[in-house]
Amino acid sequence: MADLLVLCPITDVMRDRLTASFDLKQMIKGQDPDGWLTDNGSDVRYVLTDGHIGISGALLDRLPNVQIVSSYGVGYDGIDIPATTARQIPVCHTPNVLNQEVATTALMLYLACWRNLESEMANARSGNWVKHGALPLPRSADNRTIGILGLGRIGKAIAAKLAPFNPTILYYGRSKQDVPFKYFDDLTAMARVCDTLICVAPGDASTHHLINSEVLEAIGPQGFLINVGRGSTVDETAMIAALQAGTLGGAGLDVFENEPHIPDALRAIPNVVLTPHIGSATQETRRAMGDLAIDNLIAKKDGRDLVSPIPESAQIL
Ligand code: NAP
Ligand code: 8YV
Repeated sequence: MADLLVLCPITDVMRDRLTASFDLKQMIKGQDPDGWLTDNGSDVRYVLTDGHIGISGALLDRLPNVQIVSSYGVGYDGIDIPATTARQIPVCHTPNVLNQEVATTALMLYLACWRNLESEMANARSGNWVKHGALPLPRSADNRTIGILGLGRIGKAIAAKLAPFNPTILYYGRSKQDVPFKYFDDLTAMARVCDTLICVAPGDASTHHLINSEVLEAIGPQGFLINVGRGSTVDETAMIAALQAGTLGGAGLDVFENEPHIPDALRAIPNVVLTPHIGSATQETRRAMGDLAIDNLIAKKDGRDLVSPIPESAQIL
């Protein structure tokens, strides 16, 4: 049986499907990885990881016979792409099957921010509504100007899901697209004219700290930042300072620079909605992601075309 190294958490459904085609190997937490790799590294032909754990070039070097890396997620910033490309190892991911779910998460954060959901829930649950009455009125989430950083597969799904709220959609990217939204080639200029900036761009060198103190100030004390892309796209220290100073109105965050660690200072800020990277985390969507990640592994094993290689691997058979 072909050996598959599993580096990420998988569901029971995925495990059942994988064991039918592969001899699963998992490095046990606390086990000496060096010893395990010395004993087992050359047996591994397939790797399953995810967008967060990825795989380093150093680990890849310990796996001399790897033929494919399949990622259980669409983002692949945790994978050493130059290392895989140098060894002509194709990398696959799970685009599209999670678009709607992540867009729903972005919408959930957007509405929670605008309607002050966390404070309203606390007012009801604590009994303070009885003692102190209603909280100050929040503003409506309807009829807002919303700027999207990363109008790709998920970004377009977010724009569609927002439609019932009668928004004006703007977008910033490296290139203008044929879409019915106004394009900005200057992120700060877009941030200055929108009520909410939604980030759903990939995490890489080109997006690192793209949302800096200047952009955060441009969003302003009445504006919100929503991030369902990658934490690395936001200068988290600058964001915390802006939230504490009140120069940024609030934030809805599903991703962070040093997951799973969220800075204490950020967790203490009341007008921030925090979720632990759950953008795609539903049974149905993770089932679809898992199926696609496994389809790529089995296609490789059976010598068939890969289903969803990343763009950088498109030429690698
Ligand atoms: P996609 O279709 O490739 O879209 C990415 C978009 O980002 C494109 O519109 C691209 O536009 C833009 N972009 C890329 N680099 C940029 C840059 N340097 N400056 C400005 N815009 C840039 O990807 P997707 O399928 O929508 O997924 C997007 C990302 O969402 C993933 O990579 C992942 O990091 C994140 N994600 C998070 C979760 C979660 O659980 N929170 C779940 C799934 C995905 P241009 O090429 O025109 O610049
Ligand atoms: C996953 C994601 O939770 O697909 C992505 O890029 O961020 C999420 O869907 C992440 O990859 C970990 O599995």
